[in-house]
Amino acid sequence: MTSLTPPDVIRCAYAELIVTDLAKSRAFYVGVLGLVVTYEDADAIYLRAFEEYLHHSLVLRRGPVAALAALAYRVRSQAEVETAFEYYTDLGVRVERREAGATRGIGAAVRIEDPLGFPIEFFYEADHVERLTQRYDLQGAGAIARLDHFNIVTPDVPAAMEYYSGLGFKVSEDIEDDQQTVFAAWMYRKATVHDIALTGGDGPRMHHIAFSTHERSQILHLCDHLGALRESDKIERGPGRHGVSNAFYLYLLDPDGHRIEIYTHDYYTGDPDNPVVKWDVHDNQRRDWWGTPVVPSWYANASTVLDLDGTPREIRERTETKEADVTIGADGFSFTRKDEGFKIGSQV
Ligand code: 4SX
Ligand code: FE2
Repeated sequence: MTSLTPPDVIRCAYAELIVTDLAKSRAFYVGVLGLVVTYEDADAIYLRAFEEYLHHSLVLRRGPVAALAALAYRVRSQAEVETAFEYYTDLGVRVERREAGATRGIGAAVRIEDPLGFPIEFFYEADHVERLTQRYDLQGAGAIARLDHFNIVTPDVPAAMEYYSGLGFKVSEDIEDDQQTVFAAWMYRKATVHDIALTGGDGPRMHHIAFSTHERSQILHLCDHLGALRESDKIERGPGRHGVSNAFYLYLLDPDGHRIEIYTHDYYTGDPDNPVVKWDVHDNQRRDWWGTPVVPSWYANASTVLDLDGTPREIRERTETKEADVTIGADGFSFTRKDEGFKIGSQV
């Protein structure tokens, strides 16, 4: 704990992923998703979506093992980068300064290993590039507008919620059981459902990074596009409508197995009294509003996370019940109507 003021985070801003084959990754992120290349060389590709005017919202860096290298939050001013340095120094975690350009396009920043075990950057200054909002001549039918959120896997969700609350994030929704076990939580700084989702499980691991489109049709086009390429096996879950967040969604797996969500139609959360939505873990519509079952891989798999030296972090096991264990499989229990509980996968 620290009594210092936390940095004023505006929003989730970019992720840096380690990928093993840049050409394959380029075919997926540029060829299929249509992300815009701001800069590329033999070691990295810097990508942005059509509405974004900062240098990048995704960095793909070539490396030996697929992993998450950093999640970056933008803070309100360059002075707030200094606030982050002081806050995390006082918190007692590892803190490193990054000089301007240490990441191409990004000004002087601070990277930390947060108490949950994630490599996190705070930055403000960044190169501006052309915002392609109205370049409809360049946008394909599946055009992606902007980065929306990060989703991380962490064993102790209430502890993670407390840490992120200390950073000034608010809860929009969560999934609990009737004994107050928390399975997942969604927290935000910008006025949407989330900048970060906390998924209960063995961690630290990265569950997914999500980009938003303006319309559902753009998500459906991405499915058609993958089918036409005979790459439908890159579709892991969806398309569908989430219960939590109400967003329309699709989860894709990139060539290294990093999970990317395409997301649209969540709601405004910017008023100070925005109501918190609590879901029962047994509610069969919580993760898919149409009741479509969640595939087991979605609960099981997530990306390796690196420390600031680039070494994979050790994984700590979740000791509390896992959501998949209480909702799917032979003992799984869930309901569509609260007063008519039934077991999925058994005759009981
Ligand atoms: O599966 S959930 O409906 O709980 C869900 C997952 C809601 C919003 C998200 O962004 C997500 O990844
Ligand atoms: Fe998500």
